[in-house]
Amino acid sequence: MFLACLSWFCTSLLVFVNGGKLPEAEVKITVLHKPFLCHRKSKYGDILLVHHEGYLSNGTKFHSSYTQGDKQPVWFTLGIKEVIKGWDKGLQGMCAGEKRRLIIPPALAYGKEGKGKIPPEATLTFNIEVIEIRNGPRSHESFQEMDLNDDWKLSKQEVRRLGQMDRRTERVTGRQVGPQTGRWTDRQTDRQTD
Ligand SMILES: *[C@@H]1O[C@H](CO)[C@@H](O)[C@H](O)[C@H]1NC(C)=O
Ligand SMILES: [Ca+2]
Repeated sequence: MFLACLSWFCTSLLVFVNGGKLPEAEVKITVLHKPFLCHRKSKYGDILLVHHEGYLSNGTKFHSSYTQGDKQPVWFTLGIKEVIKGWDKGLQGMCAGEKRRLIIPPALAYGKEGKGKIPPEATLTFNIEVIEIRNGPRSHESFQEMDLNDDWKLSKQEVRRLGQMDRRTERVTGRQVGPQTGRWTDRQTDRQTD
């Protein structure tokens, strides 16, 4: 709450100083834990396994992978809009075992409309723990080639058709992750149509 108010205050101040020009939306990143050993850092195109919990600015927890659903961490591909923009921006350069807190403005989360439990124009706070980092499709181009219907997701059929991917990606496309751009609340439906 305090942080939310503070950032609101700073934004107002900036608007005042700039004469009304809004600053570009940014993710505020706090490193909560950094492991002693770090073999590689997450980058665009990597597949990340994460645990996460999300809070509204009034302190309400709207999701936790630790306690909800199957209580398993989730896989997603970084930097391809599979998740909200705030995650794509805020989870770069992380080590396996690292924990971060991300404070994400609505423009990089669910915007004017909100989604499910998330009201319109909500600034969200996530605590995210990276469990594992793996190589994704080798390049942006190969991903685009495989994504035949351009929806930024690889379906099992797309993966099978090109036959280039290993099991890791199959795993990624075979389940649903946390705050997906459009489909968070439709997990069951997604699973059936996948
Ligand atoms: C926090 O905000 C959400 C969404 O606006 C609302 O549903 C919830 O009741 C609020 N919780 C508290 C403790 O104010
Ligand atoms: Ca596709």
